[in-house]
Amino acid sequence: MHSNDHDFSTRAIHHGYDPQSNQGALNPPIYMTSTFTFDSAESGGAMFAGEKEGHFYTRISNPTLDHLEQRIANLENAEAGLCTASGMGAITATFWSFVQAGDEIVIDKTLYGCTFSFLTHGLPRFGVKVTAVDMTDPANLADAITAKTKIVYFETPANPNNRLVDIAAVSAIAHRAGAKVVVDNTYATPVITRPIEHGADIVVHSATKYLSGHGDVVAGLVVGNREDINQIRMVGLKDMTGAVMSPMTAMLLLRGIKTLELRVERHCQSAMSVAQALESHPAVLNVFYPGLESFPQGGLARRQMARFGGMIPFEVKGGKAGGIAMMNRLNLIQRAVSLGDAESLIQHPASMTHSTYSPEERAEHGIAEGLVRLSVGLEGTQDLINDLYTALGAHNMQAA
Ligand code: 3LM
Repeated sequence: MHSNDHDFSTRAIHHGYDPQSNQGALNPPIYMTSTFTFDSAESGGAMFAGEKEGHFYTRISNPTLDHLEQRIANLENAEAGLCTASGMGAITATFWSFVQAGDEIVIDKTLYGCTFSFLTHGLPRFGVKVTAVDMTDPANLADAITAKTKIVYFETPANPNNRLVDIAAVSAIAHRAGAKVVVDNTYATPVITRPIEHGADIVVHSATKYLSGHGDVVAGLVVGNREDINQIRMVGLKDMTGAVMSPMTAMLLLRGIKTLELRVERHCQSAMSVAQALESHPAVLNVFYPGLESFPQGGLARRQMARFGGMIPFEVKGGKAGGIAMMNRLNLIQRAVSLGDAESLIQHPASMTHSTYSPEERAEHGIAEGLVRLSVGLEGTQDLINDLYTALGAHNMQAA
């Protein structure tokens, strides 16, 4: 059951695990152990020296984490994978593994708030020069990249406004300058886009979101070639962050990933209907959904995305006050940050996920103060539309 000829869901359920090697257990055992015994002191020493394979401490590796690492690498079409304690753990462990004082990185202007904070406030304290450009036009990267650039970093679709970056075009520019391309694929998941197939080198995930899918874990994943992943494991994870995933969390992720394709298909199908309903409501100013005719990067969306995702940023008339009032009138859709859960979640980026940007930075980086961000869950689509229409003002109701 390891063949790449199998469908995505088949691999998501079976890849890298053989029940017959595990006493017939349908699901991988959870190796709830911090340390592993050595059959001799010499064999322990050999493992530490990298001369012998084997698990010796869960901060470095663990059989349950190993199953998940193989599975996500397979689904992203990468050589190797790595589990981390959170999405931020995945991102920070990656940067700490490849940059040092004097290096430069180029990042997209629109990023998840804590990533933006780490990259623009954190890394410069250690002598790394960070340049933020609007990568929706790859020419801006070509202008900013230098021989000192080690990493080019972006999200596509970007959190919170769904702006897209052309992975192939950006990778070509980055590789000509000798830089690695790191993509945060949290929003798209490998069901929709596999950045490595478009030329990226490393993919990071907040596995807290669609990959787990049930809002019950905080977790991160990284995939890339064997050499890069080994470097992130032995430097960024083992020594620089210690941000290791618990084996219990790995089990919940292996469970979540079994239904990833099924769930993402439903998230996307529902989001399309909800986006259309929102766009046709007179109290709504604009809707930024890659599947809508009005989306400015429709061509790239169709080229790079198998589906258009479950996230809908939109603005209502009346700006921030109007958006907040609408959020407070919702009954079914929950007011919460995070995304990709069975429950539909709504939040206000300027005061929540992107409050790490200054108002000036938000204005410059295309994050409107009035923007609200809806993560479309797995509830009945019409129930979600009814909840939104009631909150937007039932008197304006149109046929949904
Ligand atoms: C959020 N995002 O609501 P963790 N990369 C992306 C993300 O969206 C996130 C991370 C990395 C949200 C979290 S805000 C306090 C809640 C694209 C997280 C970081 O470390 O697993 O949370 O991932 O947009």
